[in-house]
Amino acid sequence: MTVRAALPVVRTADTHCPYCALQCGMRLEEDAEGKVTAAPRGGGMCKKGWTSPELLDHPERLTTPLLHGEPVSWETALDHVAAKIRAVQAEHGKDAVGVFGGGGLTNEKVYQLGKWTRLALGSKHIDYNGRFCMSSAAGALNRSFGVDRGLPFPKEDLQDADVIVLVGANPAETMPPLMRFLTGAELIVVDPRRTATAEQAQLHLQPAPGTDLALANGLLHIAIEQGYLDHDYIKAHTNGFDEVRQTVAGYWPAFVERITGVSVPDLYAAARLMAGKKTAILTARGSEQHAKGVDTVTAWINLALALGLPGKPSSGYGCITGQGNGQGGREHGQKADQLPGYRMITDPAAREHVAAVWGVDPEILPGAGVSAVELLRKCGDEVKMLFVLGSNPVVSAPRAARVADRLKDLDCLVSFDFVMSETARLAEVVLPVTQWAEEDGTMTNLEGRIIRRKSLRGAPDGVHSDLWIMKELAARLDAPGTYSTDPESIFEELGRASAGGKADYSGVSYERLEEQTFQWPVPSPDHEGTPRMFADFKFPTPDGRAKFIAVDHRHPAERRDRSYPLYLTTGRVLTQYQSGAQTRLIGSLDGPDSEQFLQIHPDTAVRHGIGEGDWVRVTSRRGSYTAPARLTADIRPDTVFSPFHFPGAANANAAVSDVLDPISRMPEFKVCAVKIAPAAPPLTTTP
Ligand SMILES: Nc1nc2c(c(=O)[nH]1)N[C@H]1C(S)=C(S)[C@@H](COP(=O)(O)OP(=O)(O)OC[C@H]3O[C@@H](n4cnc5c(=O)[nH]c(N)nc54)[C@H](O)[C@@H]3O)O[C@H]1N2
Ligand SMILES: Nc1nc2c(c(=O)[nH]1)N[C@H]1C(S)=C(S)[C@@H](COP(=O)(O)OP(=O)(O)OC[C@H]3O[C@@H](n4cnc5c(=O)[nH]c(N)nc54)[C@H](O)[C@@H]3O)O[C@H]1N2
Ligand code: SF4
Ligand SMILES: [Mo]
Repeated sequence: MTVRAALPVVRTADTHCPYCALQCGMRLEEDAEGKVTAAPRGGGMCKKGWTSPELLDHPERLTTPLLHGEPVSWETALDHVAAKIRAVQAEHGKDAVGVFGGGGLTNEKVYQLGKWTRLALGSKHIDYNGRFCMSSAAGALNRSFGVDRGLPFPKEDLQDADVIVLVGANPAETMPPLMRFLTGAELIVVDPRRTATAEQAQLHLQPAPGTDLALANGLLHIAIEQGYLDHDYIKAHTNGFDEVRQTVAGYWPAFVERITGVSVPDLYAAARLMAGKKTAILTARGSEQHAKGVDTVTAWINLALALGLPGKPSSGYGCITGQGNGQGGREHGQKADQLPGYRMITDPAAREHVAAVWGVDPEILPGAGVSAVELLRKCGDEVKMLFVLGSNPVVSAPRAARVADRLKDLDCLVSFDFVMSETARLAEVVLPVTQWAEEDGTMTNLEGRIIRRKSLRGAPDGVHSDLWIMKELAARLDAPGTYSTDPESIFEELGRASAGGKADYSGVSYERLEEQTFQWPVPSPDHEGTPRMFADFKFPTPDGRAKFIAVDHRHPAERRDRSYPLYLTTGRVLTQYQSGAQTRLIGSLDGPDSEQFLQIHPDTAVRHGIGEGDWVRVTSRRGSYTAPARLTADIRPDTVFSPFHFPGAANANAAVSDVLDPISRMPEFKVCAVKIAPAAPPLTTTP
């Protein structure tokens, strides 16, 4: 065997991983043959980070625009798209063209995309996949604390916590390098499955999916009964406790055990562990992706407030944001109802401020649009043309088959991507874009920390940036406003647009980011950022106090019954990312988890005549998918689990429900009723 001698390094860049919200620091090196490798800078990285450069020169990388699947020049593609926009809008009005964005896009892209939709398209219809992600936590944070920043403190603070409660979070698989900040504390993990994270916990509570709200109310009931409350804190820094006290009075431990399946002794043990200590309660998608996700997060915030935690060192409540720019992606105008800096599009003062920055009359700004799932539902009907960038909803949206049908009903679907995602496959026009290592920009990680993405090299031949496409199309539409391809000048404008808003970036510049990172708000150029929110127990609510909000348990939208006797819950595995559009192409991530599977309790499997590795059809009232069974006592007997990383016949989202939370419009990804039956293995075709 010959070992290839290391070639000289010709280029390096200090940047960050392209995937999740941890945004691990990454050093990229390119050798004389153009091969790029990644290594951590200081901290850790998971397998997805290490292998991320494989996509840069991947044979399936898109390098030419496609019109009806045929390669065309950029000129042809862009002229075609601009003509389509004009034709659709002339016939059906401005709002007939919509935009579906993503939480992995840089702040600069997100900001310009919101501006481009409102001004160049003149449409109200923009929303993004963050609706699928942390919108329930955002809704609850705004309601209780008056501001939505996922983690209100640096992740390092978690190292000094005594107790960390992980509610519906599996960071051992979804953010492995985060684990070292968590394991110094006693861990309580709340998850219907015994996950890699739960294995490291002192206490694992294993509730039925969709019952976390009852659990949190039950723990607060016990905290009151046992005298664990911080009455001085409640009195000085909050309001609304009396109503919450009355509500949770009904959540007797035995009643909560009946709803959740968590035993009364375990409930007492959890409450005792949390009381009187530096306790941090962190939620992620397991507790949030429900038709009552906002209320569920609220129940955990109520518990944190009653114990007097938010604002104290290494204590409080936080949401573990998921996507690379899941935090920044929700701040700069990509949400249907928001303008940059978390300003509401319906607020006249906000419209005036942003319109002045954009140099337009506030009158021309459209009003609020609709949330992601509702936008997809309108496709083919009120919305005739859709741009998708930074998301692959054909795989990742709930009730996926219907989503694909809606997209096929459009007059024109346009996809900006660097791989042929399942959504891009349905598009009339596919525009190939740059990847993270070919771009400059900023991302805002799960701590609200603004960091620099730095390019290693320029765009490959034939490829352009998302920013460039927006600019080119705006020119063809004679659009009002200015559009740039220079991330730094966009960031400077973003700073002005966000000034005075809750997520204020106005004090940050690329120059300052050379020296350090900043956690927002950063309201002036001499401001050092805000690592710890609420540190003085001041909350950005109208009266400066945090709000208790009484919330009651409701059952999942769909309950198990005789026809559909099991709960299906969904989530992630370590080696795949999201819809899998990127990671399914990366050969060195291949392994046991690169195919779909169904996690099922052995007792449940036996009752259905299913053995290890047997193919199973999982059917809900909406649709079905197939997967081989993995038998394990790590999951509740009433629940089965599959990841959502796989398309086609293996797509769990064919079965998942699109019922929405009334406030966040988050779909109920984490629980629906299904039945299972042995299935024939899928037919394999020979080449
Ligand atoms: N490897 C990998 N890492 C990722 C991603 C990825 O796709 N792959 N995606 C990134 C993104 S965008 C996100 S949002 C994060 C998500 O990060 P996590 O929230 O940690 O990931 P999930 O697997 O979706 O859900 C976490 C756990 O919730 C549990 N769960 C299911 N139903 C319930 C319930 O009703 N209650 C409770 N308490 N728990 C429940 C599941 O069993 C699962 O173990 O991960 C980020 N990191
Ligand atoms: N059943 C079930 N479904 C779920 C979830 C679940 O837990 N269960 N989780 C939900 C969650 S939390 C999330 S975040 C979503 C995620 O699911 P998606 O929204 O589908 O996200 P990705 O798979 O990351 O899709 C990103 C796409 O954009 C492309 N892309 C990446 N970066 C860029 C860029 O800078 N510009 C452009 N133009 N394209 C880019 C990628 O190649 C890929 O095709 O899935 C949701 N769906
Ligand atoms: S934990 Fe997240 S940011 Fe870090 S290397 Fe893995 S995917 Fe990338
Ligand atoms: Mo997410």
